[in-house]
Amino acid sequence: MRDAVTAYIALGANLGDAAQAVRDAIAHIGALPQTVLVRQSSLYRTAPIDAGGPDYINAVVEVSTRLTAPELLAQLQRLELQAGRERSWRNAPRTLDLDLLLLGSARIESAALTVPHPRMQQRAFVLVPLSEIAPQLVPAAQLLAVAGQTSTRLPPA
Ligand code: PH2
Ligand code: MG
Ligand code: MG
Repeated sequence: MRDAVTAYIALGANLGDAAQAVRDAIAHIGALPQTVLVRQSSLYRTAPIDAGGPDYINAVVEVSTRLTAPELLAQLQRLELQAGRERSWRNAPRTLDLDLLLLGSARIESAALTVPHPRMQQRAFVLVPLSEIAPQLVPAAQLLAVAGQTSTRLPPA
């Protein structure tokens, strides 16, 4: 059997009850086959970056999974669809966005998927929750560079 690898997944939503959508998605990720939820960040309210619409709710989770990258991507896309995701235009407001940030030490550049996520370093809405659960992955200088992007940690539900 494949070894389990550690993966980090970013969650975002800014339509409907976004906080509930993110909480539900965390539970669904934890129930994926061959996958264990290891850590979850707090939820954060963040201003949209390169996008319009309402504020986002964002979070990051760490999982341990035996799924391959294409299998995990397919599962995440299934959860997005299940949450009512429509793909109308780039960075359109969405009921749920699940982005694979890191999958072990994999470097992937396919038409469907780029890992590590190419824009994660520029985004406080990814780096701040990631640093909460995996501080070793986020150098202080990187956090400082995105400190101008506001994010507010929400209290636990
Ligand atoms: N996602 C985007 C574009 N902009 N801004 C915030 N604050 N949070 C997001 O999740 C987000 C965004 C594209 O996926
Ligand atoms: Mg995204
Ligand atoms: Mg996405």
